[in-house]
Amino acid sequence: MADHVFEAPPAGANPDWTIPQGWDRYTPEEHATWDLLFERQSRLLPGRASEAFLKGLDVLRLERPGIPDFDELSDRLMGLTGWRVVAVPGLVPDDVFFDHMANRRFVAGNFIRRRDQLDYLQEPDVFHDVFGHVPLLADPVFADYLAAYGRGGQRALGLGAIKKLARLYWYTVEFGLVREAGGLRIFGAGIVSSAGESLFALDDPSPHRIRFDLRRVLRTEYRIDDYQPNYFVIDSYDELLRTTVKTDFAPIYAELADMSDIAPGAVVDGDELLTRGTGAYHAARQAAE
Ligand code: HBI
Ligand code: FE
Repeated sequence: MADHVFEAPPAGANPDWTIPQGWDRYTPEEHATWDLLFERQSRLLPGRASEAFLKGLDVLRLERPGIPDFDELSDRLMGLTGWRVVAVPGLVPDDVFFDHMANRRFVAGNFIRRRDQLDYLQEPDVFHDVFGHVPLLADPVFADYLAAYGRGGQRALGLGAIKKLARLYWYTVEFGLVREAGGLRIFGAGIVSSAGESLFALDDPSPHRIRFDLRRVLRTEYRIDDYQPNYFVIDSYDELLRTTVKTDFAPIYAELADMSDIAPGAVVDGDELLTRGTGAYHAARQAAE
């Protein structure tokens, strides 16, 4: 696994795993890595990313050069939706993750990937977390959804249902698509922070694009090591918020407990397919292995 996964808060971290961002310790090369990634994505995303994402980049002034200072970013974000960005050394335990989220604190890695990891790294660095996730936190509806997700995560911990709930996060917050402006747009941070997947998710004939359905998503496994074999499409952030706030998940977890999981890339009865994928990308990767 990644070299930023810790069993206990590392030396210097607070009990809630937060650490000082250490903004003045970033080197010019690290700022230049951010600028390189930012420039590449901001060329790709107009017309491809959700309007709310592009608006968030603008209102949070993320187009300014260099790695953002979390305190400045949080001041602006607080005024908009009550969210803050707090620095952590890497992946934090689920209960810590959900507690911060339920209290509108977005945990962001303070390290940035190396030049030889530009196209992919398994752990959330500052570009994935801040460029990928933070712009949508400026949208009031999405901001409420994520806080509701945090509360849902705390409940799911009690019900031993984290594995299922993590799928909702994965297929929306990380890899979600939204119907917008007469087409499909990206809102998932994992896509929007990746040059290759920003193209693959919308243009490639290989993945399925399936209409979002809560039960279907909670049953569907996902891959963490490559592009997604399927994406789920919502109609609006309102739909996500309503689904998460008005639904009592406990009976759904019970209902799904004796139903099988669905493999990534599978199509099942009841799926409303916006596009049925060819699966060619993953078939070729399989053949190459
Ligand atoms: N920790 N820093 C960090 N960032 C994440 O995105 C994250 C995490 N811990 C757990 C986690 N994500 C997911 O497993 C949640 O779905 C629980
Ligand atoms: Fe993420």
